[in-house]
Amino acid sequence: MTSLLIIGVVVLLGIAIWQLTKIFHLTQTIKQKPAHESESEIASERDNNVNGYLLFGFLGFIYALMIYSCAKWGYMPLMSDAASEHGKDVDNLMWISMILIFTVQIITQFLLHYFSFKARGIKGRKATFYADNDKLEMIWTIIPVIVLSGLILYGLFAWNNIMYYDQDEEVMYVEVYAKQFGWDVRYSGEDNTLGKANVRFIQGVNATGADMSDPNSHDDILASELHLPLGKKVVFKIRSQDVLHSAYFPHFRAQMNAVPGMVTQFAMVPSITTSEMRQLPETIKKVDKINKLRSQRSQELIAKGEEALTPYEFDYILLCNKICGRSHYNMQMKVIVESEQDFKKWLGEQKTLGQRIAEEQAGNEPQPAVEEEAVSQEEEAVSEDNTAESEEEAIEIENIRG
Ligand SMILES: [Cu+2]
Repeated sequence: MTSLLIIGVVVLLGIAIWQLTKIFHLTQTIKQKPAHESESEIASERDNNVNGYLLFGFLGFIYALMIYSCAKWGYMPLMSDAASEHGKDVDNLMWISMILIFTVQIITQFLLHYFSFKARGIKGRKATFYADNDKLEMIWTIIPVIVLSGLILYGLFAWNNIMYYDQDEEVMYVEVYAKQFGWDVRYSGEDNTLGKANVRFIQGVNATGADMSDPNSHDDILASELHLPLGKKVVFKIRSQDVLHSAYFPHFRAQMNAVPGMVTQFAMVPSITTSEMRQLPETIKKVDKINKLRSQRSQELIAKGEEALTPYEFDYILLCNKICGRSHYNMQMKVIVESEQDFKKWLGEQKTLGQRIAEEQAGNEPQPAVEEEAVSQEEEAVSEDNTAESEEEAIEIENIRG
């Protein structure tokens, strides 16, 4: 990196010296010769034409680059198949913005280059004095105002749709608790009310610090996987134990910061179950691609006498989207969307926080609050590139990241 910088500096210095000598040469020419003799320094008709056509060439280059980029990287997996009701609004907003940006830039780039060409220097042609044009200014002010207002209003509408819910609406409250480096979830239990919580109450199985003097805390349920019922509005109450994190649900088009010392929230309705999502052609394609890579890697591992990787299966995921420390990349949780019936069955099998604390106090071996060792297949798939296999590798990765 340092040597690259040094080379850059040397090259720039060289260009600067070259330009300086050119300017010096130019001043000498002007000083020594009368105006009509220094004609060679003035752009000729041919020079102007060449520069005009070069501009057009550059326009073609920009367009070609754009088409190439769209063909090569234009696959946008996060702009279709949103798994939440509001997700369609987010995707629409994204599509409208992208189409608008594309159209406007194609037209303005053309005009910019065309007029530069049209107004190139031609012998005997004089520039017109043109101070202002009210009509033109009105047009280029009013059109963007209308378009941008439309976009902003639509965006605000979508935002309110996501952020606010009716107090009378039947919703389910779930707490999402972030910490370095993992997530915990707490369901509000039968009373659908989350007990109060504070970081000071974190002890043993009570991983999110529920205040057990609050009667609402006793039926709360802690889990290491986020199960959500299909078609039901879930209100997430998001907290952080230590630093800023961000709860990011890419498939549901949702993200909200987890801020220490305060509770943030958002609401969403999951609209596609995990098993339905696994059947979608796009998902099947993506999974096949990952499994192809995994089987290649497995062959390498087997050759080294190590264990092969298990095949990947699609699962929704909750990620942290704020660089929050060394193992930020590994901060993820499996999300399962299932029918209301299956969800109730699963929830019914979980022990309440009250029961678990009682068991813990009685000296029984309770289930750990967070099974951090239980790495799901999705986690493996995502963190595969990042997971260091040895200490040396970990140091290597650390060095690469600087
Ligand atoms: Cu984080």
